[in-house]
Order: sequence, then C-alpha cells, then structure tokens
Amino acid sequence: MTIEEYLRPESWMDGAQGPRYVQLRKRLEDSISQGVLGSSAPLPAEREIASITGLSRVTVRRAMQELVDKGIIIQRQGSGSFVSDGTPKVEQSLSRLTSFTEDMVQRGLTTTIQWLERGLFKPSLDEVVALALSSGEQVARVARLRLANDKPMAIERASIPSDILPDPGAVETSLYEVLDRDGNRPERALQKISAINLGSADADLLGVDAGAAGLRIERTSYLSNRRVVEFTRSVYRGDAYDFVAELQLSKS
Ligand code: 16G
Repeated sequence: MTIEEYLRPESWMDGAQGPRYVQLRKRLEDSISQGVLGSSAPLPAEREIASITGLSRVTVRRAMQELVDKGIIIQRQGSGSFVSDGTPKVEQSLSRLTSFTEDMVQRGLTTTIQWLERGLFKPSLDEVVALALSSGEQVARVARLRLANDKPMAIERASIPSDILPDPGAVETSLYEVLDRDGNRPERALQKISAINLGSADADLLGVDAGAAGLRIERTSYLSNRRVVEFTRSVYRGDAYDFVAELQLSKS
C-alpha cells in the first residue's frame, strides 16, 4: 500500500475520536510502525496530505510538528520531511558539566566508540595556548567518533596536558571517568557553540550528506585550582541535538 492510499480518511478519520491533528499524527505514526513508510523515506508534502485527507494545512502542519518534536520525522530545508533513521534526538542541558557517557546512560542509550586518535603528541600551537603548556611538554589526545545505540552522534577531539593524562590508553570508554579516578575531574567549563555545514570527511563519519547542518563545540574545562584540564573540539550532528539553556533574571 502506498502512503497516499494509507492516508485516505475513510478508514481512520472519525469525528468522535478527538482532535483531527492528533488522529492524523497517530495515522502517520502507524504508517511508520507498520512499514508503509520505511526508515529515511520521504513523506508527501504538507499540501498533498491536506488534499488527500481534506484537512487544512494548519492541521497537517500541527500533526507534522509533533512528529518532528518527537524525533520521528526530520524536516530538511528545501527538500521536505523524512522518516527519521532512528538516530536518537538528545536534549542536552547547557548548564550541567556532564560527560557524553553519563548523558547517554541517563537516557538509556548504549554508547560505543570508534577511535580516531589516542596517544601522546607534540602539541599544535592551539593546544599550547589553550592548555598553557610549557615548551617541550607533550599533549595527550583522545579523539573519538561517539555513537549512541550504534548511531553516530558526535566527533570529539580532546586534548589534555600529558602530566594530567600520562597514559591516554587508559581511556577505554569514558575520559571523565579516568580523570575522576585520578582526582582531575573538571569542575567548570566554558563552551562555545557555532553552526556549521559539515565537510565531507566529518559528514562521512557521522553518516550524513556533506554540507548537512552540524554544530561545532569547543569546550575548555578547568580543575578547581583553575588549571585547564581539557580542550575539546567537537562536531555534533545537527539533527541529533537540542541544546537547552535555563535563563534567570539578573539580580544586579
Ligand atoms: C562531553 C564533552 C567533552 C568531554 C566528554 C567526556 C561536550 C560538547 N563535550 O561530550 O568535552 O570530553 O563529554 O565524555 O559536551 P566521556 O567521559 O564519556 O569520554
């Protein structure tokens, strides 16, 4: 059965069954769970769904928006709506200093790693400056593709002073766990987030098309004595994250 046939209103729309947009949202969810629409399949345009169902475009938009909010469908500017490929959508607080592993465990997702780089290196100028390294000092690098339930979520390239992480091989899953064990858990961090279009190498790792939306995040974390413990440059999938910040009225 095609999605157009599946959406014909005779078989599911019912005046006694609550708001129309809820009924349409459920019908669209059913079309996905029953396999009428497969993973990554395109949905008909809003205008077309309105004409098949006889509902207004406002009603159709509302139903679609709920599916976007639930991470079930993804809207791409200029190319329409698609069934999500199952990449988890994560809502991430901007005010809590947590690790990737902790964030995913809290959501019941299983994390895995693909190693990109791990070892001691001669630092780049950026690393010398960000970590305040003295001349001749090495840097520990821990660069990973991070996956949640087998879906690529982010590329994280962490640099740590080598006296804080003398053996990068000790990091098997969580960097913060190793830092914590040695009494070097970051206490404070500054984070800079910018919007980017993914280059082809990063897009390949993240399993999206080159040019897709992404987030570049730079995190500098500090120990309680204000020493920089971590300088991490990350690239996150734009469709996998919502960053949430709590704002309070300034008292001054
Ligand atoms: C987070 C941090 C990253 C940190 C990592 C440690 C952002 C943007 N990045 O992903 O800087 O290195 O957690 O996670 O939040 P881990 O302990 O699971 O290795």
